[in-house]
Amino acid sequence: MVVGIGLSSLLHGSAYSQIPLPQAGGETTVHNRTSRAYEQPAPNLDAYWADLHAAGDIAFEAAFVTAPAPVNPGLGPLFNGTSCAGCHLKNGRGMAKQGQRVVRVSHLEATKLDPSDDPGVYAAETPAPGGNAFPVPGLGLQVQEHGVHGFAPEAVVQVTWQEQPGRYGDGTPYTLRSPQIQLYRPDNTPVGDGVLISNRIPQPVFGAGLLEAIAEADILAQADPDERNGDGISGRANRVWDVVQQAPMLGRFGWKANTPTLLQQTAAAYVNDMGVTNPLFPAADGSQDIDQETLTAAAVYVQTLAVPARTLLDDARVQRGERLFAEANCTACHLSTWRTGNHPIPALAEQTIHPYTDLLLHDMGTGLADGRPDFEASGNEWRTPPLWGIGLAQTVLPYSGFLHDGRARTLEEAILWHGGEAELAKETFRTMSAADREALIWFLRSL
Ligand code: HEC
Ligand code: HEC
Ligand SMILES: [Ca+2]
Ligand SMILES: [Ca+2]
Ligand SMILES: [Ca+2]
Repeated sequence: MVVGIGLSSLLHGSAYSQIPLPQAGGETTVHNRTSRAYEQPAPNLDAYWADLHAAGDIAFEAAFVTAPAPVNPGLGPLFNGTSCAGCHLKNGRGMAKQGQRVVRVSHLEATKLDPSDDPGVYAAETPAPGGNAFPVPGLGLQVQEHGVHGFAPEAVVQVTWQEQPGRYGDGTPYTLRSPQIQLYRPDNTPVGDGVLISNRIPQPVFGAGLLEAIAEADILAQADPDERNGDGISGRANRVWDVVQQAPMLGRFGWKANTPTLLQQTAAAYVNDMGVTNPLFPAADGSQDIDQETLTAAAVYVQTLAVPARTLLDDARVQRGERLFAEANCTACHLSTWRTGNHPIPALAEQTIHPYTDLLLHDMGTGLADGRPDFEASGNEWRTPPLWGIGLAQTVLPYSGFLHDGRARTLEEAILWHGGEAELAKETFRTMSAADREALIWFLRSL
């Protein structure tokens, strides 16, 4: 087997070790760069999990309607969207608009609530132990912008876009835009000062199972809360309430890592986003619109989606862009490589993956701040989002936006909004030559 030994030492030799592999999601990777790239089942599922994935696919697509009805009853009475797939379009991000965005609200301190005039406060919206977000009378912790027949939406969300000009180091001008949110009660009175507001777009859902399979200790080992290594970048873990464990757990999901598991993320989406009560979040009288089987299937669906393979690996611009990405220290937060640990779903365990996230919270400066704390996350902090598959975002959904509220229309704008701990990385990008900026963007497009 001389050939075999020769080939393997060539592949693993120093000359080739710098070349990144396309297997972004380990054995869950698919070679698909079409608009359907985020919708593929992981190719390494066994028959049992493939069946559950297929059942979950149906649950994820299912549009709920007002009860009583023969299929999928239980929508509302208050809701934002009617199906998972209606917000996470083709499993990718959604738009910053009514029916897709989620506007979270809170007070910093507890306010006396009158439950009789506050039907919008679901079980998942009541303050969790250790939480620092308190419900707003009439709104709870999340604004449902729709009601079934006979129920008024909790509020009308008015968005105005504010533009601000800037310039690259070489003088080339650009314009950034950010949304200003005003909430109006059903009687048209503006929701008063002192209500903290966070406006969030739906995130891509593929690959989330792999992020759930990373060992907690490995994530905590990346945190540098006291900034000991002096690179200006800290990285803190969120600790959030786990409703199954009835204990605080590491937060991993959502723009502020405010949810510990995909099961809880799914159950909270059912009850808060669609008004669909379920085993984790039953109605006050204990009744449930869906059973455990449906809830589990929907969670397994997002856990077992494939990650699209990288592309253009031998393109010189992409290779240069990848070096610039590292040189600008983007990799300090958008950490390229992880090894997953154990997971009940065998296909997710022991995989080498390239999500480009540290799953930690970072102070991103006042430009991106929403001012609304979420468990340990401050009003300035956001979880580093994974960048895998981001090159396909606008193939999957043309005009889809980037960052937590979809304000960035392009990858360039997303980078230019970085501040706080990422100020230096942003400035490195802003002051690059046009060719270098383009190469860095080509690297992002290859993901
Ligand atoms: C009204 C729109 C809407 C609906 C309906 C909806 N989601 Fe979401 N989803 C969002 C938004 C917005 C976020 C980000 C939430 C945050 O940061 O607080 C999100 C976040 C997520 C995440 C976290 C992804 C990550 O990278 O951390 C998952 C997983 C998810 N949703 C799954 C689901 C499932 C499963 C359903 C159906 C049961 C569903 N969603 C229904 C809007 C929606
Ligand atoms: C200090 C940590 C940190 C550094 C350094 C950093 N980022 Fe980010 N990045 C984040 C966080 C946190 C967000 C989410 C911010 C938000 O949504 O408001 C983000 C968002 C993004 C997004 C948008 C992702 C999405 O899903 O919408 C892109 C693209 C991105 N970063 C690229 C880069 C590039 C390129 C660099 C280097 C020039 C860089 N980042 C440096 C933390 C960082
Ligand atoms: Ca219901
Ligand atoms: Ca509410
Ligand atoms: Ca540091």
